[in-house]
Parts: sequence; structure tokens; C-alpha cells
Amino acid sequence: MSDRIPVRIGLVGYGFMGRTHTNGYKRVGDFFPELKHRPVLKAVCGRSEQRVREFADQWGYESTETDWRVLIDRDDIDAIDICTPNNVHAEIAMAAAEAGKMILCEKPLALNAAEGAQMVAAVEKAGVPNTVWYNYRRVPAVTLAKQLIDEGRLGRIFHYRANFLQDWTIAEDLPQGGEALWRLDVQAAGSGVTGDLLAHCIDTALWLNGSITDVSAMTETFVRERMHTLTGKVEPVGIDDACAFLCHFQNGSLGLFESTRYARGHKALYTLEINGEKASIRWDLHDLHRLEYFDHGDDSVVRGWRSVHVTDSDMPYMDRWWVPGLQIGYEHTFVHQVADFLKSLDSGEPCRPTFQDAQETQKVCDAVLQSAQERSWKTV
Ligand code: SOE
Repeated sequence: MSDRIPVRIGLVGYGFMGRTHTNGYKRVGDFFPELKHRPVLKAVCGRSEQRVREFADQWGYESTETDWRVLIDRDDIDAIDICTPNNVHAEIAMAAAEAGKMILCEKPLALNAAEGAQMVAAVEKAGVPNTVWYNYRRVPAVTLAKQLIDEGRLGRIFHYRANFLQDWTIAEDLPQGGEALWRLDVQAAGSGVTGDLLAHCIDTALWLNGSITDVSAMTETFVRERMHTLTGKVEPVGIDDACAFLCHFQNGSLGLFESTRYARGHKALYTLEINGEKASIRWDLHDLHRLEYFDHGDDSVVRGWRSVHVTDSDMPYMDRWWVPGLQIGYEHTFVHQVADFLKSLDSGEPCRPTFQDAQETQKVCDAVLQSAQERSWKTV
């Protein structure tokens, strides 16, 4: 460890994402030993002094703060990791950039593209390394899909289809707002499934299939009023519970996206399918270590969908883990993102998606929400 360059992490927020990121920091050194940079769990910040201490003790952070401004001011912090609700990403990121800290920001980048633009300008002015945690790019099967597309194996792409389906907000008596349920509060989240779930699908799509030029969307809010945890009053719900949109990609292909938190029976079913002239691919988060592949070039008597078990050591990231046939899961995508971030510090190359990349997703989300509101096609 002595010859390693420490990257002293200051984590803001210790919820679900605080845990996934911290797990990534803790495991990366064992599985990517060649990296010159190494994360050090320097400080975690949260508003409740007692709970932030408990988190620090459990996960191994050296110190705690209850004010993110104090954390950013500390000389012994190199990188700020933002795991807060969406409505404070911008303020924290801009202050961190100004203080010259590296920034790792949980998705989505911002509440909207106007805020995102300010964040991009701040990191570019400061010249600080930055990345956004769109972790599904780093599922080995999804990274493999990217390789196959870039190798031209699919040929011209005609269709891109993606869904992200959940069912956890169906109950009408589920409150909105507060620590666990801020995703239902439009002030904290910015939007509903569009910014939370479709943003993942859009990020992957832009990466795999290039820019989206225009969109036509519909949204619905099925439960229009919910008790607000913070005010104790029944208040209007401002988020989209479901959203579906059509789009054109720059490369001429057509896109179809759907997301909802009202698909009874589905917990986190992210699926994508891409149909090309020569081949098609299909992927499903519930079976994340498999990539379905259909190659029209196969001999017709054996032609069909193959289910590629993405575990061999020549598959993306898989030389780091176990032996062929033994799969990895969700948490490893965060280990991969940390590894790629550290690698980018070693090489000086950006770690994608950068704030600038994530801002493209933000622009699509804005166009989707605007299109749904105005019931018309919108240019991104
Ligand atoms: C919402 O339920 C959520 O936790 C998202 O916020 C995450 O980004 C997604 O990966 C899983 O679902």
C-alpha cells in the first residue's frame, strides 16, 4: 500500500447508495491490485450525528461530519462522493469543484438539464476528475454488448427497446418524502421514474446506440395525493409514476422505452433489446450474467437465440473474479466503477460517464417530461 497514491474519500449520504459505493471502495484493491491509486475511507457525512457514526463504525470510515460544507473544506479529502437525494447534487458538486475536489456523483446528475449544465461548467472550469454512477454500463454482459456493437456484429441498428419495471409504490397509503421515500417527492427527486429509472436506460442507450434526436412521451401519476412524511399533511404528488416514450436515434434507429413503479410482480426488471441487420442482443437485469445473442450469419439449421453465460475470463471484467461458470452480481458493478475511476486517475483519461456525458441523459429526460406535458414531439 505504501507505493499507492491514496484517494481520500469524503462520502455524503449513507443510504442505499452510500453502501453500494463504499462496498466498491473496500473491495477494489483486492480485485484490481495493479491500480496505482487506492481509495481511503476518510470521512462520511450525514445530518444525524449518531447514525453517521454508526455507519462510519460499521463500514470503516475514519471520521464523520454532519455538514457537507465542512467536509469539502477539509484538506485531507481528495474526492467527494455524492449519495444524497437529487436536489442537493448540484450545490454539493459545485462547491466541491470550486474546492478542487474530484467528484463522483450518484445518478441522475441533477434535477434537470439547467442544473446539470451548471454542474458541467463547474467541473470543467475546475478541471477536476468527475464521474456519474450509471452502474449498469459495468455489468459484464452489458459491456460485452457494447463490444459486440462496436465490432459491427449487429450491422445497421433498426430498433432499441428498454424497460425498467418496478412495483413498490402501488399502495395508496405509502407516504412521500423524507429519508426513505424522497424518490416520491418531486422537490427532492426532480421527477419520478423518468429521472430515477429511465435515466439508467437512456444512459445505456446513448452509450450503446448513440444520440437521441427527438422524443414523444406519455407519463401518468396513478396516485395523485400522498401523505408527506416531513409535513404530516396529505399533499399532491408531483412525480411521474410511469413513463413511456418513443424516440429517433441519430443513427436512424427507432427507440421504445417504458418505465413504471406499478408493474405488479416486477421488482427491478431492467431489460434491453437491440435489433440489427445481422444480429440482435437482449439483456435482463434479473439474469444479469447472461447476454442473449442471435446471429443471422449462423448456419440456418442451428440458428437461434444463444444465451451466453458471461463468466469466462475473456469477458469484460471477468478475469478479476472467480473461475468460468461462476457469476457475479449487482454489487460488482460498483466495484468496477471504482476500478475504472482509479484507472482513469492512473491514465489521465476521463472516467465515463462524466458529468458531460450524464448531462446528455439529463437533456433527454427533460425532453421526455416536456413532451408528455405538451403531448407533442420534442427535439432533444
Ligand atoms: C429505485 O428503486 C432504484 O433504487 C434506483 O434509484 C436505482 O438507481 C436503481 O438501480 C434501482 O432502483
